[in-house]
Amino acid sequence: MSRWPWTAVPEGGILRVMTNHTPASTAPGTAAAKATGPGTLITVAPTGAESQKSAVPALPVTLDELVTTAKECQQAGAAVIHVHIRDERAQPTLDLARLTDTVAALRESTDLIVQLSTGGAVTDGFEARLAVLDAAPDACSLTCGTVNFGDEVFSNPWPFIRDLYARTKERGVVPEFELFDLGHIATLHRLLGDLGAPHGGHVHCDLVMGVPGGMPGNAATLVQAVSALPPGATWSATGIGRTSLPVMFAALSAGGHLRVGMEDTVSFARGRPVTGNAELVERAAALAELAQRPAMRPDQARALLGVNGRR
Ligand code: KMH
Ligand code: ZN
Repeated sequence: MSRWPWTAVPEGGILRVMTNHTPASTAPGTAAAKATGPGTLITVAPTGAESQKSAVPALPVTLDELVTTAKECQQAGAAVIHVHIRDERAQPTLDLARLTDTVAALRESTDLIVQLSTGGAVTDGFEARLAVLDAAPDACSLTCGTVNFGDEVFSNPWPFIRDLYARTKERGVVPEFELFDLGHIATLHRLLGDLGAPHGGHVHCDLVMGVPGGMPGNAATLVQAVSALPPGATWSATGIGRTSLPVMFAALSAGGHLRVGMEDTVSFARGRPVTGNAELVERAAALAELAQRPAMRPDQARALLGVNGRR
């Protein structure tokens, strides 16, 4: 039986208590394990919406910089790219033409699964965030609840989450469920209970840990969160800022996948700025190799996540 009260979630009007389970990434004999073997899915989040180019010169903000980074990161072991874009002044934008061009350019130059952010920046409105799917990416992020975000609020009310999820199913876009807090996992159960399985049939989550206002980035919290995920779900984890390494080690030891990149951390080590996204991917791939779960290729990641071949 579950030990965590927040795993008692409403489903079809009835409170269903989740049982603890082995995540699919470590469960032998599951379809996911057969399809992919015991490798590690590495996602790179190269840009984000929070850092300024003026403060972080290595941040990729132009399309050329993004494509160059993407190629280097694929070479280093990434299989998925989580994409935020910038405008001509290097500010975050959800401009649809730019997003569409970005998807095309990344497809042209890499085999990476292109996952567009629907989170955008905290200042982006719901309509613009829903319209991201019009750029027809392979995949998108889908955050399962509102969270304090430093001094700001990252707003994701239930009706928006539901609309966005419904739209991913209509458009054939594979969602990755972003979980910043334990309560977001209860909302994920509610979403799946109400609207059913995602496009591709497989539930993949990303635990975003260490955001000021979200769940802390440490091993104990990661274990609690993983124990509450839906049965059969796979998951990656990312630690923001100085929680990057503790979360990466905890995720590898718990059978999870990894997300790294300059969206999440701009320091490689104390006092040593990141010089480029590829070095973060290289380090993640080296640790995955040491854990005897080497980085997956993009085609293996497509099989795991249920992402179709290129459209
Ligand atoms: N930039 C954050 C406010 C996502 O990409 O879906 C939201 C975020 C999550 O980065
Ligand atoms: Zn993001």
